[in-house]
Amino acid sequence: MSPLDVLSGRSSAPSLRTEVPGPRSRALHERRQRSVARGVGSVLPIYIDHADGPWVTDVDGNRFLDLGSGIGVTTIGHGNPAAIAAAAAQLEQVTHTLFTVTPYEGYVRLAERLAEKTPGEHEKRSFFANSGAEAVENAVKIARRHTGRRAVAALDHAFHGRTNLALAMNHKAAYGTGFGPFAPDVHRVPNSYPYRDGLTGEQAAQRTIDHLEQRIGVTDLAALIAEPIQGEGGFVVPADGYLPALQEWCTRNGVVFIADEIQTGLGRTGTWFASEGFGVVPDLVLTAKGIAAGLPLAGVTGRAEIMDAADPGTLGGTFGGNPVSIAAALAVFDELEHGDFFAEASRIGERLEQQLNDLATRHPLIGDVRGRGAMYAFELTEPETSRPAAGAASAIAAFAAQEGILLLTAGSDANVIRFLPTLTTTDQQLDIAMDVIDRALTALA
Ligand code: PLZ
Repeated sequence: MSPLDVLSGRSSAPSLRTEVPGPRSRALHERRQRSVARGVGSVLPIYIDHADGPWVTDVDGNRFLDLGSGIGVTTIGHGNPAAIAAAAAQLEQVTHTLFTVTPYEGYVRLAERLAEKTPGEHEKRSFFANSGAEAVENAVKIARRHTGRRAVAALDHAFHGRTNLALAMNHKAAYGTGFGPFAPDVHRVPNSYPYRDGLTGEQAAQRTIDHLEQRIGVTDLAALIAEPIQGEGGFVVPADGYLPALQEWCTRNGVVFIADEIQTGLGRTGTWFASEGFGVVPDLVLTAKGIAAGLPLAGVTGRAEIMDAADPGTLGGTFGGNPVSIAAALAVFDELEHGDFFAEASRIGERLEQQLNDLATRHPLIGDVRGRGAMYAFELTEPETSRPAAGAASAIAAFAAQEGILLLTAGSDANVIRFLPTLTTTDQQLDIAMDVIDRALTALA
């Protein structure tokens, strides 16, 4: 690293000027208690001042390597110049009209681009909303309208958001404690979790299908929703063949197969959508998070005959498909199409796989290493019992924060460390993070 690199912010190392959190962050945190609702947590209460590439810098001047990207949002890097320029130009041109009042071209263009890039050659339609949870809600709404059926199935360890319907779909009860009553006719069925169930894709799919047929009944089932790799659930990668078997069963039985690609989509796993990597062509594909480089936007894209079941005037929302977010999204599509981002995601995946497997040989607390592209994780389990090592993941994340590395945890048992780095993260930066994690694991043992 040359002095020039260091000065220009290209240095690979985090730099800490104060303790973490520093005095300014602590003061803001104290102020926050008197104005921000208690129900809003913050994983690490360092208050961010600015961000660039894989870096976030807090109000105390501490610069952290961000390996979470705001939970998988700034995939193409914080402050991507093309996305910012497109959003800034749009902001000046027109900020809002509401597509359902007076439409604009960007909305149509983004629908066209999603039709091109989501799996499958069939005719497609899209609809835009503000958040992932809204995309989930609307997909269910559309699937019910199309099928005329009432029930919806989600998988064990699923996470689909924080609105009322999504709360009914999530695996973890804690997201919804005290917030009920919840929507009826939402069912959860077993997933494929190779590290825990030891089943092949075919066996796991049969188990899921048995539940669907016996406990819900095919004629009442409108949709099955699945994250191709489960995000909040702990980066659970299904066994080969699992998702194609479910898709095939859904097609055969007139059930809408919805892929929640909110965390996995848009280049994260080294392809446009993770579904491609598993050989599935979902009926509906949900997008959000990384689609607009940090601006709020979500999409539902899918088979024309399913999407168009919803009558005119039944899909909408004031801010859905906001022109500024759409402009940023179109820039994201251009960046992914013309840049090296897919290759970078694959490079990051290979590096993480190799580094984490190496750590696993030396640290028996690491029970499993899994992921695809720039979506990798390790699961921490007690070496003797293989039971979730409670507290280990948060201890590692806390240790890393003290070294200037932002790590996210995941998993229904909160025993997973997940990596969602920006695709601008270098191998050298990953090496620095691995060294910190290595020391954290040694300290734990
Ligand atoms: N589906 C697969 O990962 C959001 C949750 C953050 P929204 N995951 C981050 C939090 O603490 O709530 C997510 C997801 C998948 C749906 C959602 C929901 O997307 O944009 O947060 O509503």
